[in-house]
Amino acid sequence: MEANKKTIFSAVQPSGKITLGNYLGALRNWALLQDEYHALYCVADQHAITVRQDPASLRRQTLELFAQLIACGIDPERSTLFIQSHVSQHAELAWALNCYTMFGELSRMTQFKDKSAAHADNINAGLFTYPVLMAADILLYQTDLVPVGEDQRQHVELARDIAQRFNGVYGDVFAIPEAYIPKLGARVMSLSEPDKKMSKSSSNENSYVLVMDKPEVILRKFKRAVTDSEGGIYRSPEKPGVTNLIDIYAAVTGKTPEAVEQEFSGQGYGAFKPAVGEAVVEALRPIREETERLLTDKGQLEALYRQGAEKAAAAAARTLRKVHKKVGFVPR
Ligand code: ATP
Ligand code: LTN
Repeated sequence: MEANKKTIFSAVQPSGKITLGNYLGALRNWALLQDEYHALYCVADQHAITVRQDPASLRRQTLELFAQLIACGIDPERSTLFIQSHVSQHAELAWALNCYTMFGELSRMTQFKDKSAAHADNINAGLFTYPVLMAADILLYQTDLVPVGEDQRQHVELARDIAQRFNGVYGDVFAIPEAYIPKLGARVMSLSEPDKKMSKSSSNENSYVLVMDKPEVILRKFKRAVTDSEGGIYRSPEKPGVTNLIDIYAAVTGKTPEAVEQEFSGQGYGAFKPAVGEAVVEALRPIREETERLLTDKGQLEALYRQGAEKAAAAAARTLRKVHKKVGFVPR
């Protein structure tokens, strides 16, 4: 590791299939950040079981997500890419940090409130202590910055509070992490209800585009995208559907939204919507094809996730050893 580089850490749950929103808002940026930073990225399978998962699906989605991260440009040589449950220090540090996290703090987490409302039949202790495991993920690697969407800010702030509390008692054990929310972190909206964010857990599959959707499916979803009856191709709060399509087209082509407005000025939705669809198809095609290729070679994937877990565990063990020593455990 180069000493002058800051460390970034982020993770995504294998709780479903990755959408265009996940890609433009998070994964694409992760690949861009790996040169400037010492980067670690993880498939958070332990977080995923806080809601019920079908075991076979979870296994498949974990491998697919791991392959997709590589296909999105994360280089397993330059970054440390691994599966959370393969690095046992995450669960071990989470236990210790549980004892430095207050019941009241966890009760205030909005994601816990939302998820316990959505899964009222399964409000398990893991759902409650989820942010402590996330704090362990972050703090194990002496992370400076955590690139996440706005929805995760509260969890990163809790990780920061836990780190400061622990350091306050025992001296400098943890780096103090900060959320890193990219200004251009496209907030991709739903294609059917453009005032809501595109979300992989939506029950309407026309509302999202998956990175693995076939070209004809992507084109069909964009043709059906909700717009308005006014007809102009420009951004406006009154035109959330068209604004979203302009932003998506800009994000995948690298053009500015203004240039996109000019390009389509005077044209109708009949020409615009398929053009956005085509651009998205071309942007996602290499990722889908590379993911498919990687998934045919399970041996290579296995070698990569093992190598990632080994690299991660070496760094994680140093922090965990320090923590165990500080709290008074007898050294092994
Ligand atoms: P769910 O639909 O189950 O809530 P999700 O699609 O919101 O899931 P997460 O796994 O919670 O996805 O988030 C992974 C990353 O993708 C996070 O950093 C999040 O901020 C980002 N992200 C999710 N949806 C969008 C979106 N519509 N636009 C931009 N970024 C997004
Ligand atoms: N909770 C996050 C996923 C996640 C994470 C992390 C993000 C688990 N551990 C550590 C950043 C750092 C989510 O649901 N998007």
